[in-house]
Amino acid sequence: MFWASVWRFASALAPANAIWQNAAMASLANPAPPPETFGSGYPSEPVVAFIQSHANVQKVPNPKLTLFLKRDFLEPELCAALIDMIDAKRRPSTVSDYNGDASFRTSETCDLDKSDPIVAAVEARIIAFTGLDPAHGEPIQGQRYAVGQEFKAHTDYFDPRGQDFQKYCSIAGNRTWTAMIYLNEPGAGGATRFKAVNKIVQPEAGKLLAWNNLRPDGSGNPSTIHHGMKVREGTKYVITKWFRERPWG
Ligand SMILES: O=C(O)CCC(=O)C(=O)O
Repeated sequence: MFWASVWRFASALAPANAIWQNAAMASLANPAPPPETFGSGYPSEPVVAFIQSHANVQKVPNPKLTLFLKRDFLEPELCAALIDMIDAKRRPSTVSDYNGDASFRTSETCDLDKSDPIVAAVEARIIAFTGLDPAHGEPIQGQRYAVGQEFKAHTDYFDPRGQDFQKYCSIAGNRTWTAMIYLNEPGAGGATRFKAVNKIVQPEAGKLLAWNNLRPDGSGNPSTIHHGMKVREGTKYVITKWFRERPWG
């Protein structure tokens, strides 16, 4: 059912005057659906094995977190189409568990419309890569960082002791996996720093990162802490899709 509707969206015609959209649509290749779904991604072993079965996937060699990288996950035309969507509908980013630092997250956010054929196709790519159940996925979000903007060090899972835990987690539970894709390379800055494991990832158009936010006992893994560092020149764009313990929405 899910795949049928994705293929229907992906084969819909783009508006005749949207050249970028036509180019992006032309570059879409239907990914093979995963042989089975691994639900929320907890426990993580089947997801890890499935991701590692794909070609050209790098695993960051550190026992403290499970972090994968794959270059050229999205074609330039798709990245350009997503950048246009983010530019058109961006709003100031927000934070949960506000800590009094008004400059903690200074970027802009865009909720991408999953009924758009390009967004639906990108979702399908992420599902085909991770094997996670689309029912557990939040809608894809775009982020835009201008010069000087950043998202200071944080984790993607919510702290069960935090003031906003009930608000964000009472229905779908906590976040399990994160898939994040860089859509471009800013002129300077904008790397993602995983400071607990001393790993800095440089933005490259189309490069995907995927990581497990949980430890084997299901609690949040503090070693996933990461910082979207300040952009020094140009503009940085990423998209992120988070998965939850229970179905979303
Ligand atoms: O922009 C980045 O490098 C990180 C983005 C991020 O951490 C987030 O959106 O949760």
